[in-house]
Amino acid sequence: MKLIGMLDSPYVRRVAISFQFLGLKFEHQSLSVFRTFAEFSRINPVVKAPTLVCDDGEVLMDSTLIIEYAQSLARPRSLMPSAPKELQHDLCVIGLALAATEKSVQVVYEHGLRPPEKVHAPWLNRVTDQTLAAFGELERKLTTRPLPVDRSQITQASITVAVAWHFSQQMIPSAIPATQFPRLAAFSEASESLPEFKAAPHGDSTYIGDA
Ligand SMILES: N[C@@H](CCC(=O)N[C@@H](CS)C(=O)NCC(=O)O)C(=O)O
Repeated sequence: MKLIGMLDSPYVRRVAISFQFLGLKFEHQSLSVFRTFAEFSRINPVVKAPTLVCDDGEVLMDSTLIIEYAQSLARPRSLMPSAPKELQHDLCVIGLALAATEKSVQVVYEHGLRPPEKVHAPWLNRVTDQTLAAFGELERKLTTRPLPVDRSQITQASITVAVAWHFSQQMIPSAIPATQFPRLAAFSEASESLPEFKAAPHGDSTYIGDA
């Protein structure tokens, strides 16, 4: 199977890192949804990253759906807890991390895709505040219940939080000051040192081979 999309996308990155922790082999093609729109559209006419081309040619999109498919391939290996109480907590954490990611991306798009005179300040303030709120909730959760960063215990919640935080610090650090989120910053540093994260670094490189 082939993962399409750039690793500067937090959604592509969470998929690439999850595949590795699930022990799945995959190819990666680092196509931009902006700079290589036409080439991307020949693979997926909707031009969404991540896109996954399955071995039989069927095309999936949306990181959460792709990870759900990956989980079924990897069974019995799983990055999600099975007990309802733990699952509830991890889904809460993943929801916050995905909201932080979505709102960070909206901040990036507002600056990057509009001419400066067309940036809509009320919307920018709203999505920035929503990003801060989501990371604030995650920081509070980490205080009472740290996320596993050990390779043998890592979960989808850990991966999604680590990727969300790293993206914000690569793209909009002045809007999301690390000093206000010391636990997230420390957790991210530990996560980014793992081989699976290093093999899929934020940016324009291509994932090659096993971690
Ligand atoms: N909910 C989706 C969001 C994916 C997404 O918005 N990806 C961005 C790249 S970071 C994209 O495809 N942008 C181009 C567009 O939306 O037209 C997921 O989890 O995969």
